Amino acid sequence: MDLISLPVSPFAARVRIAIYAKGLPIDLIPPPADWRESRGFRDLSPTGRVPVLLDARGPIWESAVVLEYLEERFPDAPSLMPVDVFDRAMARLIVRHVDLYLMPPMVVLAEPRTDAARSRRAVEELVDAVTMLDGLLSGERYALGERLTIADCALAPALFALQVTAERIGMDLVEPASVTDGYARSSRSDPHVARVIAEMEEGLRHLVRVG
Ligand SMILES: N[C@@H](CCC(=O)N[C@@H](CS)C(=O)NCC(=O)O)C(=O)O
Repeated sequence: MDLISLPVSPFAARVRIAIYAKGLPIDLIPPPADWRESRGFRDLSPTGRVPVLLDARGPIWESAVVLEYLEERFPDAPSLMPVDVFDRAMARLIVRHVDLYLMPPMVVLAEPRTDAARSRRAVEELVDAVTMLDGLLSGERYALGERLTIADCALAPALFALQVTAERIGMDLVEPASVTDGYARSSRSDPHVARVIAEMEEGLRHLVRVG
């Protein structure tokens, strides 16, 4: 089984954390050089995005779906779903929060031709998303307590992307000493999270080098 992944993609990064934490036999491969224009790549990823899991039965895209697929496909590997049903709902809620409220304004701010009014709105949306997140987090080492879950797989790379966004636009987007700020630090004490954040940092340095 392969995962088409890019080092800096927060969506691919979440799946890599799961692969490392679960110790899965999945190879990481880059997309083809012309993936953005390639019809062949669209056969694997109809949205034209990464990541894509290449399973023997066919490709699976959408990183939140891939995370849950890996849980069910490898039931003997360490689980990243909480045991308690309420906590399972909370884990899914945090993944949804990242996908619906945290990542979209960051994507807007990364676009080269976003006008000033749209950028201002995106910053307001991001600040709101972080405020909501503060109320969802446990205040412990991980998003939902003392164990790595799919919530951390999605959230830790997104907060790294948030830090990069904040540095780029020269604004503080996370209150110092807030729950989210504490979480961004404590989650990186997990070796799988730390490994993937280091991959994202290296990927960014590479992008800067090649322009
Ligand atoms: N909802 C998708 C989002 C994936 C996504 O947006 N990936 C970005 C990279 S971070 C991408 O492939 N963008 C297309 C492009 O850069 O042309 C998922 O969760 O997998």
